[in-house]
Amino acid sequence: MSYQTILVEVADAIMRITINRPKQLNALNGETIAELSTAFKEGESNTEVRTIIVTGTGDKAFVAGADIKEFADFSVAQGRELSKSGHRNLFDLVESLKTPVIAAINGYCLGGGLELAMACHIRVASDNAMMGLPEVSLGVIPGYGGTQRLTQLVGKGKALEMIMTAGMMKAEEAKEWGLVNHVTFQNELMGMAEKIAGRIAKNSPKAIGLAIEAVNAGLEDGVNGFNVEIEKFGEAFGTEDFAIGTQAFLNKEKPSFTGK
Ligand code: DAK
Repeated sequence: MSYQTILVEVADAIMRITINRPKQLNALNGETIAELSTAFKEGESNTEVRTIIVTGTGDKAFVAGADIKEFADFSVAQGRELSKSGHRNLFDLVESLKTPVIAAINGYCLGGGLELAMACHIRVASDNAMMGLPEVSLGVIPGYGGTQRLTQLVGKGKALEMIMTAGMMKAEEAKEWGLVNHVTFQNELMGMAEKIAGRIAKNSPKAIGLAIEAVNAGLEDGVNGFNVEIEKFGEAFGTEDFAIGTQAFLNKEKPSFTGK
C-alpha cells in the first residue's frame, strides 16, 4: 500500500507509522485520517506486527491538530457527520485495535493530535512535547473523542480546565496529570517506545487483545466490564497461546506465541 501523508514500515515485529506533513506540523487532514485508518487495520491484520508505534515526522510536532484550513468553512451537518465518521474510522478504531498502539509524542500534540494520542493504548512523550486542546479558542469543541478520553485519563476537573483554558501543557506536567505514561529526552523517545514494544512482544498477542477488549468494555455505556472480563478470561483458555504459555512455563522454557 502506498501512502501520501504517512510513512509506514514494519521491522522487528513493530509497525512504525509516521505522520508526514512537516510543512503543516503534521496536521490531520481528511486524507491523513483515511490513510491512518488503513495503516492501523493493515497493522492489526499483519501477524508479524506485535505493536504499532505512531509518531510525527521531524522534531517539532507529533500533530498540531486537525488541519484548520480544511474545517474552516464546515456547516453544522458537515461537522456532525465528519465527527461521527472520524470517530468510527480512526479514533475508536485505534482504541479498540487488538494490537497495542503506542503514541511517541515528539513536540506539539494539539487538538486532533492529542485526541489521536489519547485513543492509543500507551503514550510516551519527549521532554519538548507540548499538549493541549485549543479547540475552544477556534470556536469549536474537541470533536474526535477529546471530551470523553481526556476525562477518562485525568478526571473531570482537570479535563474541563484543559479544555476551557485551551492552554498548552509541558510533558512533565502531562505526566503528573496522568496524560502520558513516560517522559524522556527527544533523542531517546523512539528507543523508549521500542523498549516498551519489545516487552509487549514477549507476551501472548491473543491474551493482549482480550485484555484490551476487557479494559475498554468497562468504559462503554451500559456494558458491565466485569462480565466482559469473565467472558474474555474464559475465552483465553481456548487459545493456542494459552497452551503454549502454560506448557513453556511448566517446561521452564520461553514461550513462542503464535497469536492464535
Ligand atoms: N492546521 C493547518 N496548518 C497548521 C496547523 C493546523 N492545525 N498548525 C500549524 N500549521 C501550519 C501553519 O499554518 C504554518 O504554515 P505556513 O504559514 O508556514 O504555511 C506551519 O504549520 C508552521 O506553523 P507556525 O508558523 O504557526 O509554527 P510556530 O512554531 O510559530 O507555532 C504552533 C506552532 C503549533 C503553536 C502553531 O502552529 C499553532 O498554534 N497551530 C495551530 C494549533 C491548533 O489550534 N490546532 C487545531 C486545534 S483544533 C473535527 C474534529 C476535530 C477537530 C476538527 C474537526 N471534525 C469532526 C470535523 C479538531 C480540531 C483541532 O484540532
